Amino acid sequence: MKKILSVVVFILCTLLSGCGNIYLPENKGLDTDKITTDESIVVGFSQLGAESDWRSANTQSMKSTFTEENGYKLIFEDGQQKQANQIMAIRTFIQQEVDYIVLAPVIETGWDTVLQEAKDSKIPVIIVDRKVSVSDESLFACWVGSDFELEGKKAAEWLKQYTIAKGIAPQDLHIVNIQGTIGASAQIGRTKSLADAARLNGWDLMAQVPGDFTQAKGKEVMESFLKQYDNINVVYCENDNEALGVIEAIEAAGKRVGSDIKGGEIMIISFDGVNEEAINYILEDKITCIAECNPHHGPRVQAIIESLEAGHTPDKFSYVDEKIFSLDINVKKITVDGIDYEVAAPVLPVG
Ligand code: GZL
Ligand code: ZN
Repeated sequence: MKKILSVVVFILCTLLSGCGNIYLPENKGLDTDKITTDESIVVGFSQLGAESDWRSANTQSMKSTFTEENGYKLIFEDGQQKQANQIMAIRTFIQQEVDYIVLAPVIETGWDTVLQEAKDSKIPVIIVDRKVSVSDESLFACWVGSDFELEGKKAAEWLKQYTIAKGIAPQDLHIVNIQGTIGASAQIGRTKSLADAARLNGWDLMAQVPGDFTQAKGKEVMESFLKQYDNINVVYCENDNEALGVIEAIEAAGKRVGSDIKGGEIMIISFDGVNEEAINYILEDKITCIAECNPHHGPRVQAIIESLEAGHTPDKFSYVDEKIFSLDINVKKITVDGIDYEVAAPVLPVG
C-alpha cells in the first residue's frame, strides 16, 4: 500500500511541477515471472463425498486428468455428503479466483444462490454426474453425466424380458427397491423407472426405502425388509455398494441370491459396474444384472474446459453412453425408447 502511495505522490508532484514526462520507478514489487510463466488453468472441484466405489473412481478420474503436467492446478474439496460443505467449497473457490468451478452436486436443489455468486464473479461452473435444478440454467456453463432414468429403464426392460423368457407371471414378481441418496438425480431417475415399469407391467413393488448408496445402509435396509416380507424375489439396488450389503443380509438370513427366481433364489439387480466385487458377483450369478453407470468424467470435463478456453460453446447437456451387464443367456438384447442395447458380459475395472 505504501509503495502505491509513494508512486501516487510522485506522479502528483511531477504533474504539479508541469514536467511532461512521467518517470515511474520500475515496479519490482509485482512478481511478473509468476503471472507470465504460470499458465496453468486453476480448477476448483467440489466432490460430494466418498460414499461408493463409483465416487472413488470418479474422483480418481478427475485427479488423474487435472494434473500439473496436463497444464492444470486442481483444488479438490470433499463435501462428505453435505451440501453445506459443497457450498462453502464453492465460496472458497470464488475467493481464490479459480478459472473454473466443477461441481458434483449431492442433491439437485439448493444451488441457485451460490451459483449466482459464481456467475457474478464471472467464474464458469461445470456440473458433473448428478444434475442441479435451478431457476435459471445460465447459472452453469454445462453438465456432463448419465441418463439415470434410461439406466433404470434398461434394468426394468431387462427384468421384463427375463420374466417373459422364463414364463414368470408379472404379478409373481415381489420387488423391493433400496434407493440411493434421496434427491440425487441418480436416485430420482432410477426410482422413477422402476415405479413406472412396475405399474405398466403389473409387478408387485412392495417397498422403496433409502439406502444412501452405501453398503452399510444397504445391508441394514435389507435386514429390515427380510423381517417384514417373506416373499421378496427381486431386490433393485440403486448402486453396487448397496447390493453388496444386501447380499450379506440375505445370505446371513440363510437365503440364496441368484437369477433362479422359480427355484426360490432372490434376484439382485444393481447399478454402476465399477466395483470389482460386484462384477465378480455377476460372474458367480449372485448379482444378475447391472446397468452401467460410467464414472470416468475427468476427460469429458477437460474437453469442456478446453472448448470454453478456445471461446467455443460446448453442448449444455452431454450424456455418456452406457451398457447393461448380465451373463444370463435368456436376454441377449433389450430395446428401450426405440434403441437396441446388446446385453454385455461385464469387464473387470482396469485401473
Ligand atoms: C451416479 C452417481 C451415483 C452412483 C453411486 O452417477 O451419482 O452416486 O450410482 C454414487 O454409486 O454413490
Ligand atoms: Zn474406464
